[in-house]
Amino acid sequence: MGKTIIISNRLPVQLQISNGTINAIPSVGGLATGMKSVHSGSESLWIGWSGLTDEETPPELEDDIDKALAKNGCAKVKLNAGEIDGFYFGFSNRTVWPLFHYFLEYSEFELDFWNTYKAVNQKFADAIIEKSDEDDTIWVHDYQLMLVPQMVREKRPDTTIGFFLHIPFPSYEIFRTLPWREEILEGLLGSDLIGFHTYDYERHFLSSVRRLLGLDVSFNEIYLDNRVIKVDSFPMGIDYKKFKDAAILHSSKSEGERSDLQMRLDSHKASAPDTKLILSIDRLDYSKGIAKRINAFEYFLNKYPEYKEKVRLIILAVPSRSNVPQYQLLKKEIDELVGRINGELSTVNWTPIWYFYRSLPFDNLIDLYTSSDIAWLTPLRDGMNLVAKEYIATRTDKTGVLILSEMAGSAYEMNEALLINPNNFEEQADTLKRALNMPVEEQISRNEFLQNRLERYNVEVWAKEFMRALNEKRDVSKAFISEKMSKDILNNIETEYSKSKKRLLFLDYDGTLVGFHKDPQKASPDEELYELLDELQNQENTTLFLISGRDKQTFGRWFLPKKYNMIVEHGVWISKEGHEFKMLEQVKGEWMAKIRPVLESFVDRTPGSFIEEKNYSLAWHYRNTDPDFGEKRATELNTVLRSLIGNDDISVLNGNKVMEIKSSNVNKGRAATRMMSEDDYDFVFAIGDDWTDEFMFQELPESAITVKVGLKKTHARYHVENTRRVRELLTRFAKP
Ligand code: GDG
Repeated sequence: MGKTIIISNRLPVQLQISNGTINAIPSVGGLATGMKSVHSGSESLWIGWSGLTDEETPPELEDDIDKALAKNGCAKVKLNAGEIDGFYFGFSNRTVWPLFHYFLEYSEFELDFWNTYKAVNQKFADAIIEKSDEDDTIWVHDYQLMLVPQMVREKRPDTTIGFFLHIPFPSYEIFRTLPWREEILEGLLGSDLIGFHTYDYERHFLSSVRRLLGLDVSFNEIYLDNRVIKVDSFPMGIDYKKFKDAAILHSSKSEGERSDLQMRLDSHKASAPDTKLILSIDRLDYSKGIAKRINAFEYFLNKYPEYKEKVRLIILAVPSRSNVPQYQLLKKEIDELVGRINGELSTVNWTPIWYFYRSLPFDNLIDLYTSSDIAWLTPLRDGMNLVAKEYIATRTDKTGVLILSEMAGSAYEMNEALLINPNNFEEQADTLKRALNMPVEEQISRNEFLQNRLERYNVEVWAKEFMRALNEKRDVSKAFISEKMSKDILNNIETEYSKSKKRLLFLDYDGTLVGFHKDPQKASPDEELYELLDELQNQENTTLFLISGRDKQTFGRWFLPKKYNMIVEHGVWISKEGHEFKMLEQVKGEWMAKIRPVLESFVDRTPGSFIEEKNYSLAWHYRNTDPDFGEKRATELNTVLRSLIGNDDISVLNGNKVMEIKSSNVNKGRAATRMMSEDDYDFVFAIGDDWTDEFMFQELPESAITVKVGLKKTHARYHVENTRRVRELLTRFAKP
């Protein structure tokens, strides 16, 4: 197995230049820690931007920088100030970030940003290609690099690529507004595995893939050409032990060892022992709902004035993306809000809000977590929110109350917290009151559950789980019963073919010999196909059958003049050597009059669907409907039909975007085995793409060569990727 390559916008080290020398200091963030199990030793490399633009990098230090990074298992992508502006501050943080957090009105659709984003993603992809081998495993992180998977895939078709999105994936209704939505989806689909924090983000993504790209999605798998892409949720954890140990150490510190901040917190507690501390920590970002939280706090103090002088809100807002205008406006808004509320409500002994606009050292973070009675986190949208988890991890005596927004990904795993809607001030005020009065036993019992879960599913487990799922995907064909038609297999089949004395070929039509068309009547055979079939038909000792669910009129028009053998309507009719169609099976059709009105009502209620009427079957096609809606209706129709039919004479076949109702004693498998028994064939071959072909694959003897088109579960022995491959395969038979 090869190396593991991790790619993120920023490297997990900080470069410091002092007196002409370079130092690379490892970061202590959650991601860097979590990846330790994945990023260690010589078997891994982390690629990203160093944090210094080309303009900030003294040319004479380039080599030293590379060496310092290499010592930490890192390699840099060089970016200039213009690229950082367009790619990072522009498209990433002024287009994608607001859109994916449902701030549609903040999202700027600028062509220049998009072009720079593409160019920079290409730079990352090029760096990966330069520094990796085919058998390496690549893990791409986050919204800044969504085009990278496909860019790498183009050059490295067989490499294993995973992608994890750290922010929400919005609902289709939001995502569809992005002018470059298809390109973004296609970029992500270069991956083998795409991970999200929650099932909701996963479901939103799948819905966009189906609706915007029209791809087949089955459960959490996407079928694209010759690949299956798996989508799953992996809720990110924290380095639980680090926070817990830090809190234990913190509580054992003597007075002299305590930080200035801790001494201030202690003296506050001593002077007002019945005053409670409420804490919030976030990057200063509009998605975190800081301004609303301050407003809600004012609302709480007005609704329950008895808590004035009894509570204090500590806000730690960490400076972030201050080059982006929205963030500058937000900073101003928060400064003014805090100023106004403190001005209006403060007393000689009490300031309602302590506001820190800065980044604090880790130890101070622990001071805050361990000293606060309540953590109050109210993001309007948040991919996960790790602060919520960190607060719980530091509560070594298990006391403390977490109030958490339902809009944070972490809310899905933290049911024992008090979950609130950040837009509902009434609920927030009442929940604050409830938290302030929560009995210690209740606090302990809630936190016990939370702590156990967080300790188990920590960030290391998260990273390992993702890598495990990615490595499982490495061998795609394992997921299928059939084997990919490799060059060697194809050579062997061709040899068998040419050695055999009597051959029988069953070729399905739609989805096998030709691709699908919105209007089935338009999927007529092309010249190349006629030539290919002519050559097979004219070969000595070869009996060719086109075998299809199509009606006999259409096939008669297309193929009767060519004298190809045909079995149509799944086995009801047969035509040999240009003779008129004869019935192969005796079937009854009285049931059709009863079922037709049911299908008609489904057509009326499902725009884009239509009925195809054959002599002895009815088919309801839903290829042109909204994919989600079409699937729902198909499930509904299935239930209705099953309750109506109730006997074994009629069966319902679920094909590729079509449901067909027909007599049970007719299917392609039965027809094919009947044809087989008519002579002594020593080479039997069947190929098809959909469910109705499975009857052939199942009923033909094991010696038959059965081939599925596409990557779906099947009883066939082999699979090929698409109709182009089918034609290549048949050409090998036609021109040995
Ligand atoms: C994105 C997604 C998702 C904060 N202030 C200080 C400080 N921090 C640390 C916290 C925590 C981290 O920063 C913040 O993580 P969050 O998860 O809360 O939020 P984002 O930065 O927005 O992260 C988010 C995350 O990616 C992971 O996938 O959860 O939804 O938006 O670890 O402790 N650390 C120090 N000083 C501070 O002042 N040392």
